[in-house]
Amino acid sequence: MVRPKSRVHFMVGYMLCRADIKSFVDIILNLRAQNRNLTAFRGACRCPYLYRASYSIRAMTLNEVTISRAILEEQHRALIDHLEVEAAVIGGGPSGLTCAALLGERGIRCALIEKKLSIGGGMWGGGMMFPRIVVQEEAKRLLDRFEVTFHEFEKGYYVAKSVEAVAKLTAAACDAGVEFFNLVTVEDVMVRGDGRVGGLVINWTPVEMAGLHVDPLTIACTCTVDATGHDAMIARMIERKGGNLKVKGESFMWAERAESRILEHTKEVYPGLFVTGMAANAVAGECRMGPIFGGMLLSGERAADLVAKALAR
Ligand code: 48H
Repeated sequence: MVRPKSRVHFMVGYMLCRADIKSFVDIILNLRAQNRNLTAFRGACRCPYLYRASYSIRAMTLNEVTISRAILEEQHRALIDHLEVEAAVIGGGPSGLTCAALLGERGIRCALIEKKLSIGGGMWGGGMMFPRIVVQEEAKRLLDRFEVTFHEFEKGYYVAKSVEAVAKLTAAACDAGVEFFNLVTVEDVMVRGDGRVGGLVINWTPVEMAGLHVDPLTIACTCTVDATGHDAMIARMIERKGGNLKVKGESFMWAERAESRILEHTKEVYPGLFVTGMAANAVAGECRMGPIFGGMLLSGERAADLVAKALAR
């Protein structure tokens, strides 16, 4: 049976097959000129009729040096443009991604710094490498908000695919204008005369891994969010250097308690420094919760609210 959606795909494909290449290009340029959302077009590209019509077997003209220059110039500009930001989120796990996406959606200039190659933190692995996450009733609306597919396993327990959840949170942050700096480690913070965390000391992760003696660079930020997970790395840096902040370290597994309390622990713990996700529970000496991720999403959302309020002051 031909579904209505397939029929639309067929019609679009048929029309484009018949059009000459110039009109095809005109359609695309026209869509771009009108600054329309290309989602519909991308959907049509998945249509086999259109796909067949859109590739070419002609040789391509490509210059390796142009490719290199494109990468270097663009990323160099992105870094320079983000040397001063309103908000820096450290850690691209579920809480950091949620926080960054919601800050970006508010129009706040936000950089997300992740020391690993991939974004997603501990969410990829679900529970013991079974790539599924569980989210409770209270956080289901955030799955909806980020368009993560889920189903109810039992009343109040929703299951989603961890890969999809990482992908959709990351896509939301990208769409909201968040700039990602992966493979970059925050190795220290900047605290000056006003006693606030006012910047981050960054270096390439491979420099740290290789133990090379290479001096770092610095970026300035009005608000910093420690979303570094169980280790609460940024809060610990402040504690280690004598700042008035005690990191109690996370406690035993107790999902109900850990998830119920995480929002209380999501707060500004030092002037200019906010904690979210597991870092919030680690600073507070609170329990861990295992592979239920609602608290991470809710905590990221609360951190974004608190940062937005602080920036508005
Ligand atoms: C740059 C850094 C640095 C640094 C670390 O661990 P995460 O996924 O963190 P959360 O809090 O968003 O999510 C926690 C969740 O994944 C989890 O582990 C749960 C729910 N556990 C419960 C339980 O009982 O075990 O992500 C933190 C990210 C990682 O990607 C790190 O690589 C990154 O922070 N990071 N990035 N500079 N100094 N330190």
